[in-house]
Amino acid sequence: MRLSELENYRNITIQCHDNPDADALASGYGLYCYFRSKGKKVRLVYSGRNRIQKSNLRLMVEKLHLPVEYVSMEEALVPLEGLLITVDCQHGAGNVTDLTADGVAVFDHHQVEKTPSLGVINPNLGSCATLIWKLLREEGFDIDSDEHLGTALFYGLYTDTNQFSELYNPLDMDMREALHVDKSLITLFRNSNLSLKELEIAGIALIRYSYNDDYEFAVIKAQPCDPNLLGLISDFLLQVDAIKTCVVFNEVPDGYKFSVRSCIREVNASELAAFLAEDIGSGGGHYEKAGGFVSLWRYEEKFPTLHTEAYFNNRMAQYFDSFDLIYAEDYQADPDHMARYVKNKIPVGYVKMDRVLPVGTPITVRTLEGDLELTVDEELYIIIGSNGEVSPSGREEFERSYRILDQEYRHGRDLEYVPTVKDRQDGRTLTLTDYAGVCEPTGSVTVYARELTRGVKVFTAGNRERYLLGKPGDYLAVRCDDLHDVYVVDRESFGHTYDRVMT
Ligand SMILES: [Mn+2]
Repeated sequence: MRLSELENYRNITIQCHDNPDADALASGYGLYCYFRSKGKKVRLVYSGRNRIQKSNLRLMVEKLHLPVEYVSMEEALVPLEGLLITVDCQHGAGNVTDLTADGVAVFDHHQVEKTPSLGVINPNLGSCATLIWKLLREEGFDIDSDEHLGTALFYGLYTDTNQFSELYNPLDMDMREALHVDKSLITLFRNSNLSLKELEIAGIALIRYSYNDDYEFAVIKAQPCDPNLLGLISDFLLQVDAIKTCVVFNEVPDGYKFSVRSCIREVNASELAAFLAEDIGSGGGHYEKAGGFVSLWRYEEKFPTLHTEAYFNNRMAQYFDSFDLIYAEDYQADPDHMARYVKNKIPVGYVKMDRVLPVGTPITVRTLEGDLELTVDEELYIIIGSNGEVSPSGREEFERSYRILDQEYRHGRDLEYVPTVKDRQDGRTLTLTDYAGVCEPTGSVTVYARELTRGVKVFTAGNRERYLLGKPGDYLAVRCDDLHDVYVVDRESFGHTYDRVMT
């Protein structure tokens, strides 16, 4: 839905969750600016037992002139005229005081508790500020005209992603790069982030670790504190020689926030974070640093009697028990226990890059799977797979492996994130699929494959730093002409990409 659909209300109250954080304030301010520009009567409020106390938030309100008002618990009982919008939280949830109004809309990036009739919830985003930024842009709202707004949105994302270290969504990256920001204010906020009380919480947390010496991981539950502290504690923990991975978590009003760190190539922190939050929240990040959130009601529904310390310890051990490791160069494939398959010819997109940008241009190709830094030359082709995944190819390799088809490229618009190309010289961003043609593989590939009954992590011959993850039900494949070329194909792609060869 779009913001303009809410313009039929004359009075609009925007509510942050109780004990608002930087992301809630920034998101609320973004909506405030938009509706004010439309001539609406707008208020930005929060309620709950406490007024804003943390020094970084007080500075944020003061320096960015955020027009936020505190509504006492008594005042909160009075029904509001017009529309109520909750930001960075969901009306009716435990972390926001219930206000009543003629209509309610929700804009949030946490797990969906109940699908709202008005509003947008996108749990894949690092901050609610990113969602608001996207909506403002869709309305053509000039975000750059107000540096306070840019600074607020930037700081909201910064604090919600543990200083960007747990940021992974490409839209979050787009916003971070696009905003006009007062850097000196960010520095000021950043250095007023922790209180002496939180310094003590970090100290206590560090002496109360639990340690698993089979798998060399540590788990810590910290007392309630700013989520950024979790990242600091886990960064510190990882420097201990005996600790290879760790998770640090604490309670927040609507669930548990956690940070994950890994310093070994066999554990991708981002994937581990997703595993820890599977079915009860969301998690992700980078190979070494990641984080996530577990929703309280989902957790209690699934584990009504389990301590959170026990949950995180068990789940970590379960993670290490759940996969085998395969290093391609040492791997002995066993064709006798595998079946033969031939790979279908599925058309994919391709872009010859020197037709898009001049030779020599440094570019960043952005996809859901991450950024790729390249330089345009006469030889550079980019292949776009059916899920929007992207791989570069040289001309010779391209001409050998693909045949160009005389078809219009139609894919792309339905992707969760359409791959983009940023010209790093002038900062312009183009949509990659706008320039794509269609091609199909030339040769046929035959493989031996078997369905996985256990998880597996494969370090391929081409990449020794990072593994491919296979889950039970996915397929392990080796090329018939090179038994060391081992890789993993997820179940769904395998089903429509490979055909069994009957002999
Ligand atoms: Mn948030």
